[in-house]
Amino acid sequence: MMEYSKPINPKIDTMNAFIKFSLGAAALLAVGIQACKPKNTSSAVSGDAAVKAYVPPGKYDEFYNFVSGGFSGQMSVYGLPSGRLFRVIPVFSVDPEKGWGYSEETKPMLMTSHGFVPWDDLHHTELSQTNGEIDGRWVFGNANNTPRVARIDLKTFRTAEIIELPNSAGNHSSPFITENTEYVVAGTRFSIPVDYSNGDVPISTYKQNFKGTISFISVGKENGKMDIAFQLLLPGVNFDLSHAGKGPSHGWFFFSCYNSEQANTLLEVNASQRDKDFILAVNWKKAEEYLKAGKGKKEKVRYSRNTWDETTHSGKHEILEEVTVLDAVALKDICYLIPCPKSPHGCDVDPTGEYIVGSGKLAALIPVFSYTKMQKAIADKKFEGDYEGIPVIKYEEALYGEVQKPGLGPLHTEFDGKGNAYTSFFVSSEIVKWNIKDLKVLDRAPTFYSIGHLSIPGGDSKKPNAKYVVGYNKITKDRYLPTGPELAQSAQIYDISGDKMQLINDFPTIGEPHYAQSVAADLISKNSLKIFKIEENHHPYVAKGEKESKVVRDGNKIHVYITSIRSHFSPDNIEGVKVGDEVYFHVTNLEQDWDVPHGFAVKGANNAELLIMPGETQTLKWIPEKTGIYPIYCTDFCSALHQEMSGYVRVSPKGSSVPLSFSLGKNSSDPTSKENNSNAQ
Ligand code: RUQ
Ligand code: CUA
Repeated sequence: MMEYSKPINPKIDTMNAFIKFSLGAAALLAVGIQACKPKNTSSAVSGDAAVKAYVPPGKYDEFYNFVSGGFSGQMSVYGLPSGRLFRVIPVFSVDPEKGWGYSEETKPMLMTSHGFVPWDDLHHTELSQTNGEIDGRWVFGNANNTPRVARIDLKTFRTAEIIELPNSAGNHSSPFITENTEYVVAGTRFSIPVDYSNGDVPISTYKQNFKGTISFISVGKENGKMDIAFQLLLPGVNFDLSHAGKGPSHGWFFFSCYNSEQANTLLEVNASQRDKDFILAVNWKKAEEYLKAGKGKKEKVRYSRNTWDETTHSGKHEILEEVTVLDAVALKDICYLIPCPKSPHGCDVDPTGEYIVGSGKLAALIPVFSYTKMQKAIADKKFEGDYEGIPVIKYEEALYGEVQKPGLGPLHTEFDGKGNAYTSFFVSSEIVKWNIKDLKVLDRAPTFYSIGHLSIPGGDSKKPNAKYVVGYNKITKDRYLPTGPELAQSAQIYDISGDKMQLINDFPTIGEPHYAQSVAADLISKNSLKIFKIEENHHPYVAKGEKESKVVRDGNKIHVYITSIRSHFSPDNIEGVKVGDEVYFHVTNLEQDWDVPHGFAVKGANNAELLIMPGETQTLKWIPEKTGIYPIYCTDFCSALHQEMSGYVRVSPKGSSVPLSFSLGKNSSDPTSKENNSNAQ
């Protein structure tokens, strides 16, 4: 989130006014004299722009675009360059559309050490890498509120694991990864007293009692399983963003931090006092050595790890009680600070691994640091002193150079792999292209309005695929038809295959987009799962055919083993349920065809629907409170007779003697039919 307020009207922002004026003039010209194309329209949508973004019906996009859902807590998936929305992946927030957080199987996925947390704030997406290149296996997302990291499996586009972070608050500088996905990192946004200390202290004792931590989460090579390998204990500051070194700088990780003033009130003023905050350089290979040498301290904490099992179609929640902490002040040579002007935000490493770009939110220049110079400065001890026990490298000794007058309020930088960098400017609302070697500005394009992150496919990896840059804007204002006080945020796609950026498309986004990443479509689509095999379903309440469907009472719990296939449930008549019973509908979708989910809902349930994929079992819990007849029905239009895909549950008073029975295909209007316990086949 941005720390300063959004402009009341971007049109009166001076820079914007200038840009809009020139754009407006260009647009007028374009309309007025179509025949002779005016110059300088490269940033307006004109000429062949629409063709470049047009993906004809039935044709596929070139890229998948994974976009953070911000305060929606989810991740959305778009196509590039069309901007078509394919899917919203539920991650940290409940999603009634898919039953996420409502079905019994998915509830454990949203458990934390604070209990069930139904929402979060997802800021960054990061695709897994092998050898510094996107490998299409997983995409990670961070939770900024109740600090967590999620891993999404790109075979199924489902959240496969969520791990909570102890000793942390507001996980923002996350989930960035090392070049072989050895680690996903998470730095605390809010320093707080660590969980294993007494946290009941006056807020005014920030300087003495508040600590910052950075977590290194290891990722299982084959199964992706996440574990907190170690945490670094650091002075109390706010960690903001980060990126791993690569190539020669592999083994290092860089984090921007602000509030080195250690203010605990009115941060907008008090955390902007110093001319420079820092980029923290972490030698994680060194940290690994200390860890091996037993220098880590095991601390008692509580945090959750939730994992999804694809064979039981269920999540498992566990509480872990120990974490290994390395004191980054006491243990030398792990951490160094590099001064970085004006409340740094983005911290980006170029594809060669040599250049580290810091973006000061309030700065009017961009410092570019050199990994080689930084190493030399450390070897030669070119320090200006220390900050709370961490050596501070002299600014000039690590600096490669500064991009002068690039724009106002640089936030984030991505790379095209051809020696150029693209930086987003929030205050001046533009993307600026510059050359990394000579630090000269090459091109600028306005954004509508107030861009935050930007993203090039592979733009933070070793191998960018530099066809497009997408800007993610904080403010939409007049771009779309008004929808009351709340407007969607927007993304804008620019073609960057030529020297000049060309705006070709824009589309609204879900929640507030922060970071996003894209990957060539075939890398994902070739592995995409179509169905779950019914014979591999190990759910404890599965019914692998209608013959296995049944209703079983166990005290006041009723387990309904119910199946779905076009276009009926089995059973579809159930009697003998009593008020106050706990009814569990375990719905197995017997379909084995791609794209045939069934839904399931029951009248009056304090719950969402279930949406069950072919071969899967999901469970809806319902406690009926009144006698009567309750329809159940399929919620996802699945066949011409979808409306017929329904049934009835009879609820009798507590203590009633109506026996439990269930049936399919016995018409009760037939006077010869009586209550039965048989499963019609
Ligand atoms: S942020 S707009 Cu939460 Cu990544 Cu920079
Ligand atoms: Cu099944 Cu509609």
